[in-house]
This record gives sequence, structure tokens and C-alpha cells, in this order.
Amino acid sequence: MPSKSEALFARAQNILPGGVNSPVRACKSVGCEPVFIERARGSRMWTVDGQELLDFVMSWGPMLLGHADPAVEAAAVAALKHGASFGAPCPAEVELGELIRTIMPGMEMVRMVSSGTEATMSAVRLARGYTNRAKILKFDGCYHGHSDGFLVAAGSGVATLSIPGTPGVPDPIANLTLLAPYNDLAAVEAQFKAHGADIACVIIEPVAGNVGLIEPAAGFLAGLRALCTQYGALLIFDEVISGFRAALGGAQARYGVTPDLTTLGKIIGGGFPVGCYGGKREIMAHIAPSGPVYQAGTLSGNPVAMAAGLETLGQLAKCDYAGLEARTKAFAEELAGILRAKGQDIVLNQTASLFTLFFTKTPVTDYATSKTQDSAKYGSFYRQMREFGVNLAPSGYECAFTSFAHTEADLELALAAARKVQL
Ligand code: KE4
Repeated sequence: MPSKSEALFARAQNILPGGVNSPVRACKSVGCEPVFIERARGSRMWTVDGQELLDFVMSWGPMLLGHADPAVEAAAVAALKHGASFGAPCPAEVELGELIRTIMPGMEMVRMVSSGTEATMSAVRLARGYTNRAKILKFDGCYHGHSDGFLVAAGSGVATLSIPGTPGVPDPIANLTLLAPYNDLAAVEAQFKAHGADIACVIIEPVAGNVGLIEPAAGFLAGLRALCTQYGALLIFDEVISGFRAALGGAQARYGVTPDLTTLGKIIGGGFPVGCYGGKREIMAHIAPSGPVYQAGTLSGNPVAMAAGLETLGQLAKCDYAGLEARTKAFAEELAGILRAKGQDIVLNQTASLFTLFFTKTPVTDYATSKTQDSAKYGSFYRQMREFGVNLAPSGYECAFTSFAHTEADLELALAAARKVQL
């Protein structure tokens, strides 16, 4: 008798490509079917078959307060009672914009959109419109959403599924995307020497979260800042994952480097579809209707998502980030130790409330070294941990996310599960 998840997945594959609405959720690279979730609260999720899961995906980052935070829920419901979307300005979008600027002063002006992809796609169009240049430079393995030019050597689901090249992206568009290895400033300088006058922007995940977790090497981000300034290109920090997580003020606050533009998503919607891009006033003034670079969105700034974002960021501003980082670090180190005691080669990368266990002995500093990981080993680890009630990212090219809802007891439960794993 198939489980409810198995029956749902069979149905889903008949209507949804691969049975999912986002590829990495299909669990293809970890050798099992996805489980369907009925509800979530705090650090926990419950499947349609009643299995309780301790969650370390947290919707891929948005749920830093934990699932179904009561105050976020109440704020969204209260907004919903006045209408879901007006297609006209509402106070909450101004308030959320001002709160983002207070937390991230480098974002002098912001524009709300409905996903991280919309944010990064729009920021790159703005950089091209502002500089009148066509080329962009991204880093091998970084993932900035699924806009055409970003699917060159992308991470996340593209890396997970080993999708070759960029089917559907015409060469003339793909050829506008220059590449460099993460943490390789010399390679970036070489690209600038060869193409500097044509490079509109450098876009980077200032903490890389889509090849597994990779922290920037000392001086790397500052080096990018200097090169962009030198060659007149814009520096874009894609903080869709790191924003409000690497620190309250994001990676730009953690590492003390201010980009020209920042893109946000995930956390700022508190689980609702919200993205945002912003930066220097003089640059943002080029966005329609104040300037000629066009970008628009039916549900941009809708009152419900804005209310959820306001409550989320308002709470985060009072949270103990140092405490969460310390708990996450201790937990991840003990988890790595348990696996090493089982004879496994483990490289642990951990920053703030993010970590990745790489099944390799090679230090992971870029996409090439991330690819030395043993994906089969990770798949076995994933399947066993889920069997024992712990939900990890269904890919070794993603991160584990803790939250302010994860208790010491939760972390102990995950360690106990890991002790039972056989690899
Ligand atoms: P969305 O369009 O999925 O809201 O955001 C795209 C995006 C942009 N920038 C960064 C740094 C991102 O990590 C993402 C999306 N992250 C993936 C997980 N690594 C989303 C999960 C999924 O694709 O299902």
C-alpha cells in the first residue's frame, strides 16, 4: 500500500514536471522521493503521513524565526482581512522599505518584487542600463535565480542535477556572462583586463550558499569592490540567502564591504513571495518611473507580504545573532565529528546559521572543490537522517539552515539521529 506521499507524488508527476514546482525539491540527487508536507511550526514539519520532521531546510532560508511564527501569522492575517492586493501603493511597502534601509544603510532606495530571481534579474538590467554596458561577471557555482544570463555555470538545482550548459538560453545571451572561480581575485582581475570597458556589473553571493556553503576568503570581497570601482562596473551583492542571516545587516555588515546594489528575498517575506533590490539613490533613480530602466510587478509590495516582512524583520532586529551562530557552530562541529568517527572524510563549512557538511577531504573554497564531494555518500546520509526524523537539504550543493526556533533539545535530537547513521 503506497504511503500518502507516494500516492501524491505519483499524481503530482502527472501534472507538474518532475512532480514539483521547483527542481531541487524532487530529491532526485539523493535517491528517494520527496515527502509531502501537511503543516509546519517552529523547527518542525509534519508529513501527510504523520511523520514529524526536525527541519534544517526552513523553506531554503525564509523561516529564520521558525515556521508559522505566531506574530508573523497574525500580521499577515490582519492585513489579509483588509484585502490581499490593491495594485496601488499601500503604507506597508513604504514602511518595509524604510526598515530595510535602516538595517542595511547601503540600500538608500529599494524596489519590491516577488522573488529573488526578479530581484537579481532587475538589478542586472539596472546595472546594464546605468552603465550602458552589456557583459556581467558571475562566479562558477553561484546561483542567482533562473534568469537567462545566470544559468551559466549555476549552482543550486543546476549543479544538483548536473544540467549541462544552458538549454533554452541562446548563445548570444549566455556569451554575455563572464565567469570566474569563487575566491579567485586574480581571475576576476584578468576578466576586467580583457573586458573591463564592457562589464556592467559583478554579481556575487557574498556568502555562497548554492554550491554548499562557501565563505569569502579574507580580502576577496574588498578586492571585488576595488576592481569594480576601478573599472566603473557595479558591484551587486546577491544577499537572497545571506541577507538578515549572515548578520542582521547581511554579509555587507559582516564583512564591512558595501556594494552598489543589493538583492534580497526569502527572509524579507517571512515565507510570503517577496524579493527586493536596492542601493545607491543615484543608481536606483534610473528605475521607472523615475528613470528609463523598466521593471514592474502586479503583486510587488502587496500588503499581506509586506506585513509579514515587517513583523519578521521587526522581530529579527531584537534577536541574538551571536547566540544562534555559536549554537550552530557547536552543533555543526559535533555533527561533523560524529561522521568522522564513522570513518568519513568530512569538510565542514559554517557561517552564522548556515552550514554544509561536504563528504570530501579537500577544503571547499569554490565550485571545483565542492564538486570533489561524494554525492552518493551525501544521499545515503540524507535518506537515513530523514528516516530518523531529520530533514536536511536534498542536495550536497545546498546549505543547512538553523533558526531562532531550534532549541538545544532539537540539536541533540539531530545528533542522536546522526549517531545511528551507517555509511
Ligand atoms: P527565488 O527566485 O527562488 O526566490 O530566489 C532565487 C535565488 C537568488 N539568489 C540566491 C542566492 C538564491 O539562493 C536563490 C534561490 N535559492 C534556492 C536554494 N538555494 C531556492 C530553492 C529552490 O530553487 O527551490
